[in-house]
Amino acid sequence: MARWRILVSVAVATLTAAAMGATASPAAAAPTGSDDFGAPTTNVVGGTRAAQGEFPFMVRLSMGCGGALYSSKLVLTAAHCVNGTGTNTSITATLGVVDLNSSSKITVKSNYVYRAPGYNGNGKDWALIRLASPVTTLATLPIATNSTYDTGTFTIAGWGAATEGGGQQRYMLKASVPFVSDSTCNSSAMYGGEVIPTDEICAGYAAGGTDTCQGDSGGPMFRTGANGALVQVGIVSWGDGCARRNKPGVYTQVSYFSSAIASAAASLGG
Ligand code: 4AZ
Repeated sequence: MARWRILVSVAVATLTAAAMGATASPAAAAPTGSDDFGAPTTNVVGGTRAAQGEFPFMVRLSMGCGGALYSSKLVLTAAHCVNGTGTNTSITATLGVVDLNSSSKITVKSNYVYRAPGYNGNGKDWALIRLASPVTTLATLPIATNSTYDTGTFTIAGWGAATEGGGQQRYMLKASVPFVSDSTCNSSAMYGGEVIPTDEICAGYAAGGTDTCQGDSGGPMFRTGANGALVQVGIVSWGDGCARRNKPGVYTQVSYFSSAIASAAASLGG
């Protein structure tokens, strides 16, 4: 059983092979299709390319994670993507492009990381990265401040693997996934009690096929909120593999942490 958030807390590139070795199993359900050679054709898994400018708040982080622009100087990501709280000038954030190789990309270094207090690999999977200079040309993604939008259909996006065990993506992929209730997600057919109901929210199809995957961690899960504006309801956190049957993606439930995130943001200068 792969709790990927533990595996990706160090350099993603070097760990990918180890993670795959640890998690590949003959019992793993195949994604929804295969090509003539038996390779999965589902590709975010089950996604399509996002259009340039469609999700302006999307951030790619140099340790191999995603994030969302919370304010001009702060990126909201997963705690398991960072090493702890303190001065940190080693992370590069790439913003403003769907194509990571685009000459139009904006790159900014970090200057501080705030990891959720009490984070120990089980829940509380959120962190803020402060940018060394503000990015004022891109829209931010507001976070959900109550549970109103913690249901329905969500959008997931990122540059993570398009198949379980596959490579990171040059172009941002996006997909839609339905909400899965805590009781369903924690049923014996799915995660059998491993999901923390207060902290975490599940999304995906029981049949599998569409999901976030390795390298999408830290990125936002979002939906339409008040007045048609997008609102962040989740942070890509973990799952058993990618897009497997009865293994929805598990996301940090942003609404549960919204006050703590806002307080932390204020303490970092907004
Ligand atoms: C990861 O390692 C990861 N299928 C993210 C999401 C999921 C699995 C792994 C959920 O970044």
